[in-house]
Amino acid sequence: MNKHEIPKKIAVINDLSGYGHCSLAVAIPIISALGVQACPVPTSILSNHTGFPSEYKYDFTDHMTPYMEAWEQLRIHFDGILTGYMNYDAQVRATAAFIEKFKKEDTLVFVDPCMADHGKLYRGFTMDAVNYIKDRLIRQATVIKPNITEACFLTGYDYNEVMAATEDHTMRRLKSHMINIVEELKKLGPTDIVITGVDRGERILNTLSDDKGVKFISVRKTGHNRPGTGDIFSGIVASSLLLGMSLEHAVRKACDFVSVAIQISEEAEVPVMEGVMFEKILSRLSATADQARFIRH
Ligand code: PXL
Repeated sequence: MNKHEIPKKIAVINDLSGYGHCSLAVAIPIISALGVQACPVPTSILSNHTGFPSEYKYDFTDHMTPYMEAWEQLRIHFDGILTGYMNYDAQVRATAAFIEKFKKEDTLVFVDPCMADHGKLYRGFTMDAVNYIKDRLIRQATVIKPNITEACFLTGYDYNEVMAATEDHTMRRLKSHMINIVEELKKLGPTDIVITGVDRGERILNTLSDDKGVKFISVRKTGHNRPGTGDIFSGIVASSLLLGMSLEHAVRKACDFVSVAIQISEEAEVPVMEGVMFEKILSRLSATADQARFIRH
């Protein structure tokens, strides 16, 4: 980035978990390292994420609307909006209203529809919640990043059928399911789609779709599923898109960063609950931000 260039601004709607390497606590440094200004909107404030045996939680829902209205008064313009985990339904409603107010013609709206994993909806989410998220958030998004479970709930696709196809080593059947799911998701509104987390044992398949078509990126699994890696992934992809990178380039960057972050955390024997020690490799992202000036494809 030219040192006189003003950073792009992204509003980040997510919770703030003080310990455990997730949500805003990781999204903010990741986005900053990429040379983008992160403007957080906390949905809740927690002592630590909910994977630990106990936590203190302060629900920020009632403050979200006046907080965002204060930004409206200041007429702040955001180049991007990134949404992460939130409770159904008051927080989804407040987030949808925020997007309606702040989305302009060129605003990147990146929605991570956190509501399900491993074939099941999270506690507190029902099919009513899925439909509401579809109508109010997904429809307004330019980019969405569901995991395979969320993609199935959003499209009515059978999760078990997709999982059965992961056994087939040619991936023909799996890829054809993924292409069908992408087509269904596109009908909901977003132009760019990333479906993460199709677990094939040693490897994980990510599917992406943009105006250039559908691509598959298969990455080696370097360790356990760790909390916060989805927030890191979204932060990298959303910021990289704001820097002008292509979706494919942004997703490859995010996959590489998360793989290495998991690998070094495994090697250092960081407990899985504590997420990834991304601080050790954060400087790699600043290098990416510098390169982005020269990469426009
Ligand atoms: O993105 C992970 C995450 C975010 N926020 C809260 C969580 C978790 C994962 O457990 O509990 C509150």
